[in-house]
Formats: sequence, C-alpha cells, structure tokens
Amino acid sequence: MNTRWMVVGAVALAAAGVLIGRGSKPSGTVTAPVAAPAGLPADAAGMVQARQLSPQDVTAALATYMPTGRYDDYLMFASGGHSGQMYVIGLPSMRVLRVIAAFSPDSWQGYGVGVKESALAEAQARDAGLRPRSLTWADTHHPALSETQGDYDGQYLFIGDKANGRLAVIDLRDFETKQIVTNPIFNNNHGAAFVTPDTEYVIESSQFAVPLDNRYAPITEYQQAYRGLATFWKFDRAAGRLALDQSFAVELPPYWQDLSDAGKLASDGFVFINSLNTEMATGGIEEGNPPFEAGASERDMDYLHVINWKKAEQVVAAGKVTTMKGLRVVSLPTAIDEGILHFVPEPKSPHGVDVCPEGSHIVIGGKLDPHVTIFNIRLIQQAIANQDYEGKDPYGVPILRFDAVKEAQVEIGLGPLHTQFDNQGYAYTSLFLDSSVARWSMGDCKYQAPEGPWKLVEKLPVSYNIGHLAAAEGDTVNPDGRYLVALNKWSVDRFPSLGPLLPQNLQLVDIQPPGEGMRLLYDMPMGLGEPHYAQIIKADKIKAWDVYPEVGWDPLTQAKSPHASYEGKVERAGNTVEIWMTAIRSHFEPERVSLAKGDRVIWHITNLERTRDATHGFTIPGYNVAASIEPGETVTVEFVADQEGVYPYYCLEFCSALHLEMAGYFLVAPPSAVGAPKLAASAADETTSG
Ligand code: RUQ
Ligand code: CUA
Repeated sequence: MNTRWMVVGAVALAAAGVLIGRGSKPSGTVTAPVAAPAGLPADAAGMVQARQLSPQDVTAALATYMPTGRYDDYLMFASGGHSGQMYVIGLPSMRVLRVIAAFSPDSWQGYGVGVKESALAEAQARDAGLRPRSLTWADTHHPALSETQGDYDGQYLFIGDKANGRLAVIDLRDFETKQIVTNPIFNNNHGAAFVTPDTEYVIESSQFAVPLDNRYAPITEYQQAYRGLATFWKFDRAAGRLALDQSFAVELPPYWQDLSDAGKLASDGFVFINSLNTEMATGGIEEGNPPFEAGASERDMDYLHVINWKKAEQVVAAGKVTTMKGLRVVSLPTAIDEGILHFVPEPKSPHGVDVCPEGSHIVIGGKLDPHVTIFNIRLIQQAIANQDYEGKDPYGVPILRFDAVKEAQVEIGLGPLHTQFDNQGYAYTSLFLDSSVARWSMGDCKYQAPEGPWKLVEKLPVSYNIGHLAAAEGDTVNPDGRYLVALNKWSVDRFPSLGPLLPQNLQLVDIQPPGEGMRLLYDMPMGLGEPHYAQIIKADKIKAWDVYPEVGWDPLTQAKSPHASYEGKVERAGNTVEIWMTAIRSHFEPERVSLAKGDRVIWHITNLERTRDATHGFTIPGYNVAASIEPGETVTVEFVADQEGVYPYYCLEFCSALHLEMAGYFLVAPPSAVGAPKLAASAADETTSG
C-alpha cells in the first residue's frame, strides 16, 4: 500500500510539474527509470528519488493534483491589487480559473474596450462630470461574497478600490462586473468591501482622512476640517445593484480608519472598524516633522470604532442627516448623541479586525504588538449600557474602558495582521514580521479546542511576509476548516528570477485534522497583480450559467437586449449607420459594411450560439474595439468612422476550424470622392443582407 501511495504521488507530481515543500530542490528530468508496476508510466520510486522529493512532498502532491476533467472543491476569490481585477482560483489545485475584469479594461473579456455594455464604460460616463479623468484601474483590496444569514450564498461578489474610493459589484451567474459606484464625498477607502450578514449593506470605510465632499482645506486645519467616513451602501439584491439613494454614511474623526468587519449572530447590528493615527499626525517630513510612520505610531492605543448600524439606520430614517451629493450623512455629533458610535482602546497600530463565527468575539491584530487582543461583544454592550467610559476623545466620542470589554490577549508573535477561523475552535492569524501563520485556540466558543482557551498552539513558517490569509469559509458563521491560503507579499527566492518585479506567493496550507499540525501543500506564484484578501467558498454553492439564458442577452442589465437580432441587417438614418450583426460558427452576417468617413456607426452583434464555450470575438483594426460575445450575448459598439480605408473585422476567439474565415470588410470611403449623401444611401443598400 505504501509503495502504491508513493507511486501515485510521484505520477501526480510528474503530471503537475510542480515542486512543493521546504527542502525541495529543482531537479532535471527523470533519468534512467527502472521498471514500474503494470499500468504506470514510470518507476515512481525512481522519480521520487530523481526529483529529490520528501515523503511530505509526495503527500502534498497527492493532496493537490487534479486529474484532467476533475473539479476543485473550493473556489477562492482573490483581489488583484493594483491590477484592478479579481482572480478565481481553484482549491486544492491552486489553478487560476479566471480573471474577472472589474476596474481595468480587459480585451479578452471585451471589457472596457469599445463595448458599450460594461460597468466600466457606464461608470466612466457617469463620473465624467465628477472627475476630470476616466479611471482605467483600481487598487482592489478586499473582496466580499454576498451572504445570507452570515453564510456565503454564492450570488454576488463585491470589491473595494482603495485608491479611488469605489466599489464594484460582480454577478456570479456570469462572473461579470455589473456596477462600479464611486463614493460621492470621499476619494479613498480601505475597510471595503465587507457585508452585513444578509448583505443588507456593503461597508466602505475610509482610510486617509480628507475634508468631506472633496473640498479643499489646508492641512493646518486638519483637526477641524478633515474627517473619516463609514459608508453603508444599500444592496438591492433583486436589481443586483448598490443604491446610493438608500445608502447612508457616518462621519468619523480624522483618524485613519483601517479594516472593518460586520458583526453577526451575537454582534449582529454592529460594525467594527479599526483605526490608526489617532495621533492625527499630518506628516511633513520635509518641514522637519516626524514622518507618518513615526508620528502615527506614538500612542500605545488607537480606537476600535464600534458602530451600531441598525441604530444609525433608524436615525437616517428619522431624517437626522445632511445630504451631500446624494449621500445621507449622519454627522459626528449626531452619531455621538444617538449612541451610534463608541470607541474601544486597542493596541498598537491595529490592522485587522475579525469577528468570530459566533459573532461573540472581535479579534484585533496590532501590527506593533505581539498579541492578538480579543474583545467580547457582551462586555461591549454592557459597558455601553453602563456608560463604563474611560473618557472621551477630542471629538466627544465615548471611549469604553479597555479592561471592561477585553476578554483575552494571546501572545502569538511579531506583526499580527489578520485572523480567520475554523470549525474546531481555532483561530489563525497572519504574522507579517515573523513570516508565519499562528494557530491559537478560541475560548467561550461552540467549538472547543483540546488545548483549552486562548493558547498559542503552533506556528507555520511561510515564504514570506504574509499579509492576509483566507480559510475555507473562514469568515462566515460556518467555517469549513480544511484549507487555508497564506497570501504572502514577498516571494524572494521561491521562483526563478524573472527580473526585479517578483510575483506574490500564495501558499496552500492543510489545516485538517488540527491534531496533525498545519502542513504546507503548494506554492503558487501570482504574477498578475497583488492579491490582498481572498474569500474561499465551497464550489458547489456557485450556480453559474453555462450560456446566457436567451439569445440576445445583455449581461449588463441581465435581460434581453433591445438590440438583439437573429439576422444581419444594416440601416441608415441620416449619417448614422446602424448594423445588426449575427455571429455563429463560422461567419458573421453581414460580411461587408460600406459607408463614408464621418458616418456615425452603431454596431450590434448577437452570438446565436447555444453551445457551451462557443464564444466569438470582434475587432476592427485601429478602432480600439475588442468584444467578447459569449453564447447568447448581444453587444454594442459605437464610434464615428473617422478613419477612411479598408478594415478587415474578424473573430478574436479561435472558435472553429474555419475561425480564420470568420471575418468581413468594413469599407470607409472618403466622402469627397463620391459625395457623401449619395454614397451613404447606396452603401446602406449594398450592405443589407438577408
Ligand atoms: S489590508 S493594505 Cu487588507 Cu492588510 Cu489593505
Ligand atoms: Cu468565431 Cu473565431
């Protein structure tokens, strides 16, 4: 049995072509294989030896190799950092299954490159009056899967753009971005996106304090004029959209708010937001001030913001708000008077705040403190009720007494950042400076770890400098245990040198069963953009469409497009030429479109296919158009034919044996040559096909 196990493992490794585990060394190809058991292609023991694989390596290979056609158990949705996109990664294979274009154009997906039906184009048009530049990228940090009763429901995905104060909404029926919203009064965020337990709201809290409403105020007026903001974007699930007119925000002091997390179960109705820079440092190293890194780290304690959003909702409904650019804002004095906002002291330049599966405990990682600090929501509620304050901050926000609300502190190591949970009573915290993952036991939890409460159990070194970590369903009311992924910021020597810009290293860790210790299974280089946070969902919760429900589907509205057509035709009205084109293997119809320079072109394309994976593409040289027309989809491209000449348009997807023949000619005649009106009329006749 042992031999067979080794054999299978070695074959798996050879097929996967990967090296795993500490101590693995790159090796050449397998040389001199000796006789293998019947049916196996090579001598497995020889392969293990030739590739210098340890027994742990072989186990890791067995645990991660995915035979052809077999599907992964989990899907991980990872942000793409400043690539502006999202990644979908299968677990345990760690294969990248998809990139989802969110904030950046992507020609493969026909996103933001000339096609009208896109959230990016819609946002750019909407924000044209608000911002002078069309944004074509984002700094995506925190993805949030939609939840029902605190559990992932597999319907929607939200992602925050830290750099520009935006959120995107992705529909998981087709894995496409449906909406990008821009915070109308705040230009950056960090505590985004996090959802309340039924996805009533998507939370977007600010990072760097600025004057609200994008006003100017000199930095010398920092304390009076600058503010933070927690925005609660109402999610209209039926429409699949965030609704600004039903959203609200709570004004916060000009501390730098950091991550947030929504309460659930025991803490349902609350939102927790970390802060740093309660010193209110304003930088100015060039003027002899301490740099931010020092000025913002002087105090021993910063403030965990405890916001009662259900109370805030009532205050908003009662109209105690000021409205700025369509967003209803609860002012800081109102938030204090109405008991919406309380502070809890938290050590020491805190970063991650994570609510445990039962909602009872709130875990804080303080970057400059070797402990995680655990607060109890019951104690917080008691302290609020008893007004057990240690004082007020300069803005009058009551500060709860630390010892009254703290349940425990566990010393786990250097640089604790983020925490995830399993279903055995353990929490897992990333340690940036230690380059490791700490497993420690929770207390007062429905799952009881055998070690007893609040104990550091073990640490696993990771390569290197871990930021976030994600456990399978590890921030829901029902964690799965099983897998954990360390999202390491630095990879240094883990992969061959490909120049000075290195990939991040995502490491898959087996955390089950807990008694056997955490085991590293796989190193995955991510050379596409820097994932910050990720969420891992059971794959069978996702019910995506294989093809669009009807021919002529507009994915932006998720309804039949008024521009769908089952036949090719061209119509002219004045100098506007409208084309309804069909695409099916292996031709477009029409195959010729003739018009004159200066004509306005509206070009609809409907993919008539009902076959899974029968996607067609569309492009015209020089017109900056790249469409992906998936089975059933209708897209629209609009432009002015401002370049004369002859332009072969063709299908971008290798869809069939005659893919190269799937093409046509777009003929733009000079208007002066024949006289524009006359040519235009005849051109329209000529190109109508039936
Ligand atoms: S946070 S730096 Cu997720 Cu650790 Cu953005
Ligand atoms: Cu359609 Cu290639």
